Amino acid sequence: MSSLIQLLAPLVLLASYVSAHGFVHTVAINGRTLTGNRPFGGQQFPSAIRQISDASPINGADNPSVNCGINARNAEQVADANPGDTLTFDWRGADLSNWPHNTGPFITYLASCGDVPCNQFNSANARWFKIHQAGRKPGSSEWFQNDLMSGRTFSLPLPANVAPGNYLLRHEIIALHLAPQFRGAEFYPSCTQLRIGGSGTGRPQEDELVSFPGGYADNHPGIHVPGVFSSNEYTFPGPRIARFVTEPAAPGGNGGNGNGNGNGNGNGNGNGNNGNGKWQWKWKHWGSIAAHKIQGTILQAPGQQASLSCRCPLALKRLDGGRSCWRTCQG
Ligand SMILES: [Cu+2]
Repeated sequence: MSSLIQLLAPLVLLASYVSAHGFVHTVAINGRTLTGNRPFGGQQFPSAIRQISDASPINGADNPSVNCGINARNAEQVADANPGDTLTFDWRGADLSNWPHNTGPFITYLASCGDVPCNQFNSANARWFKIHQAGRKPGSSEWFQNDLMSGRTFSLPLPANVAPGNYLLRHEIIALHLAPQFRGAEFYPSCTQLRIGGSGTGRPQEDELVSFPGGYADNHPGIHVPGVFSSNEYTFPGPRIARFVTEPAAPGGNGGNGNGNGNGNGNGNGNGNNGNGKWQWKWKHWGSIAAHKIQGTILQAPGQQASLSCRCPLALKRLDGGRSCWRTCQG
């Protein structure tokens, strides 16, 4: 009997270890699905998602694994994408069960791989800029992360005006269920190798770039969060979202830019188009992702208010059920 227990004990430990925590199983780019290799997996197939060796949490903002995950290795493939494409992440437990946690943000970065395709790029040298962050659902204490526990995915747009080139995409969950303890936050980063096409002009500024590790500190209020279960306030860690993603360019310039609608819910995507003296806003807006996803284009003279009523000036129909979404377009 005791020998049986001795035999079983490690198996039980192993089972809970394997099913806990997780990784990005697939990334879809406008619905085209890239599948990643599982951690621990024996068999390997070509992918654009860097494989990690272990789906366990990473603790400590100074841990080298916060870069692209534990022992992340360069993937073989590079996936094509275009500005404004929708990226959809399917997070799973290591055994492909549903993602097990519900507390903490999704934060997403890009880093230029320069002239080399990203399958040859050492991510330790990456200088990352933030393109997106999402915490709790508007007016709710529920985090978007909670959707994953029922098998749903998380989507965000690539910036509408990002300049073409080789980019590493770093998408992470910071799981905060243990974040009331110092260094209790769990980092789950995942890196995907992209080649972005198009003719965008948006690039980050120097003060928007960070390294990982380096971009976060364990004492940041978004990482050590004593009140995570008692307050809905949340301060995202890391740099600001790159200005070219959040601030529209002036008309007359060459290509415009995005308008992120602040609170983690609206994923605005603006695009100034100046040929005819009007703004062209291409916009997307996700509410609770699955329930509510709209997309459209607004043509509007500079200086006009698009946000108050969020009415589309042309014959476009609104599909978002009355949520106000845009601010003044600067002329
Ligand atoms: Cu976990």
